[in-house]
Amino acid sequence: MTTPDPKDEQLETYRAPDPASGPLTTDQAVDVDHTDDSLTAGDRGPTLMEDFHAREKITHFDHERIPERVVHARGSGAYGYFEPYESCADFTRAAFLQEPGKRTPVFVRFSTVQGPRGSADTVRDVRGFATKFYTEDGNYDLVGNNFPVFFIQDGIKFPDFVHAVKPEPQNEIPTGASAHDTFWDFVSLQPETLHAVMWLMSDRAIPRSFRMMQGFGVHTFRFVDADGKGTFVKFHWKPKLGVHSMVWDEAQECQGRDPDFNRRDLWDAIEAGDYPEWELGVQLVPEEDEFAFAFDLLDPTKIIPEEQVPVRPIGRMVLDRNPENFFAETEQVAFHTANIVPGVDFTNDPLLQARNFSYLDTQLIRLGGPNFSEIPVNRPVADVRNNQRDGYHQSTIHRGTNYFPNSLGGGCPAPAGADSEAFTHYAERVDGAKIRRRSESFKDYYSQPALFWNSMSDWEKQHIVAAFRFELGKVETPEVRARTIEQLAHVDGQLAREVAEGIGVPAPPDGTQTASKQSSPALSLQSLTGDGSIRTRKIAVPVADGADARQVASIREALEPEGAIVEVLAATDGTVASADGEPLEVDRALPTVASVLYDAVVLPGNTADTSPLTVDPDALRFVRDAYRHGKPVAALGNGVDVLAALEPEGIHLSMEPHRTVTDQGVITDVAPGPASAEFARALAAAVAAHRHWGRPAPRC
Ligand code: HDE
Repeated sequence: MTTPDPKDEQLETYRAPDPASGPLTTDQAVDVDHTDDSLTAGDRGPTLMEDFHAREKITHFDHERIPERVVHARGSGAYGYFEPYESCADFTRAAFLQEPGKRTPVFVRFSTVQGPRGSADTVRDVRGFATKFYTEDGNYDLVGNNFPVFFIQDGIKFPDFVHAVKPEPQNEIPTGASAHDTFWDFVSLQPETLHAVMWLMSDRAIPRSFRMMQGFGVHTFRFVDADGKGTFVKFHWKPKLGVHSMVWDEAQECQGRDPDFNRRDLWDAIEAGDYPEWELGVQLVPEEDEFAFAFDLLDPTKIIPEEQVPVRPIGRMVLDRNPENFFAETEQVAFHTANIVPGVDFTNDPLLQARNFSYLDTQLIRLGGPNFSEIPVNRPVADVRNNQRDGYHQSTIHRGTNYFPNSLGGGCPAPAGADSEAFTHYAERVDGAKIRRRSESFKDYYSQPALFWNSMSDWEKQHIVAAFRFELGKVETPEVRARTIEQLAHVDGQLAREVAEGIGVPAPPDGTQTASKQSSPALSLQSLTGDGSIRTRKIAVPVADGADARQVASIREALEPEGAIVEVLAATDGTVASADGEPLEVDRALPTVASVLYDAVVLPGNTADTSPLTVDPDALRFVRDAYRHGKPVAALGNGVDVLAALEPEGIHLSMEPHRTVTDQGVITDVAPGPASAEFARALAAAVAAHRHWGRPAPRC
């Protein structure tokens, strides 16, 4: 028996009654007999004011919308739990990190940043990764991103940065994209952006799935132990399924084919019981080592390379429950960086300090007043006792006195006092004149963008160059293009030259580069393959009449026990006639799907002399796209005909008569029987590897 989830139990008291438990009612619980026609004076007469039901229904509808978040407007959330692997008492007294296996409920919201609520999921953008831990000591919010660094160093620049990246003010273009003049103008003038920009131009900005994405706290925070001793900490979420991305062409097509791709993926996985899981890791830095680094720990544009300070896994988070109502939960959840619990504290990172002001402030308007912490998704599971009263949407019936000190209420609620377990601010000594000046220790803008670039594999570098060319190619102002190249030249000469060449800007002279040649292998996607499983990977099996049903069955038998999802596709829904005459069930009609919605494609054989799919434009396009996007492409029997049909377009095909051949994620076995064990193994390995970049580029 699983232990009850205290958050779920609390939510139960807020759930609406079962809609089937009685008839339709007004807001006042009066039964309604009829809701299709207004109350009118006669058959064709005017509507009467007396129609309280129509008035209430329409008035409520008129006010259904609230302002969307100024950034991170589009998001998807889920509930779950966190449990530590071990006691973390050595470095923090946070109650939820003391006991191995002790579950704390969580709500997580993933988001894009630039686009509005209705924008597409697979845009090139940072992803938000915000976690609310409902701990016994109150709510702790870790409001992070899927990049470990931010674009600016001081929160006072946030409005400038967001104005620059958001759609341009005159025409509200572009939606969900940073590829426009104002963003790159800002970047070219503000070199502190460059490190985050490198991440933005990398495949990290187009994740395959929220479930396959890292999360980072970004700032250096502080843990505080029971003796009041502080330790600097950086937080990392590492997905069990590994970190996997799309390619840009695929991401763009996906924006049209399924704008809800990431949202649907998260929802479907949780509904299917494939609960996504992340490991929480920490990089711990003793306070004595505050100045032991080449950069300032307070600078949010810097990482601590994992080779320098390893990431220590301290627990795991599992998301196992979808919200029941998007608006009530995912839209109304209110994160706030200043929601912290005893055992965790801030540092003087100037970006974090501004966030601690901004998040509370933004919810006041967005959620309509000061009582948003009473909205069910935001309520702590621990008791709230204070003298905050009244205001819009107050839903608690407070009792007793409402001030402190009081004698009439027995002095309650009274502060816990200095010797208690209550939160006390870390007693950091602060000393200095009031100044408005960036610290000198923040002024190295190029070393870490270079570190990132140097750490990339060849194919990651190629994707980064292509992304810069795409983005800057959309910039209309030549001076902005040129200035950005000048900045890139400080990061890496090769990068700057290759980008310049693609956008018609003169290549910078050799020797401009000032940054270092250091690298951190932990930054490359190549090192982040996760548990190597193929769980939840979607495999397409296109068929036509005459398909070899034994081969289709053998593909299912090989992949489904490993957790992959196999879908049979054909020109129409329903069934196709298989080779043995039996109907073969079709999961989806080819015209309604696309290769970008799958992780791999497997082509079974057919009784026809040549596979009929060789003349099916949807099937050919499907296979061509899968190949171009580096996905595993496999064929059995005369399924190889489809690959052969695409050879003139540069699709590379190796095959031999009597055995399985694997070549850069293209797997063939021309034998007529069911898939061999060798074929099944090769296919699973190719899917687990995600993408295959060593292929010769096709000419299509
Ligand atoms: Fe945010 N950010 N932010 N941010 N942020 C918001 O809060 C802000 C920053 C992040 O799913 C807003 O409730 C300032 C860094 C996430 O609901 C707003 C600064 C990081 C989310 C706000 C930053 C983030 C937000 C908009 C610079 C990664 C979505 C609506 C000082 C560590 C949370 C809202 C959700 C949302 C302000 C910088 C992550 C306006 C002023 C750095 C994941 O308050």
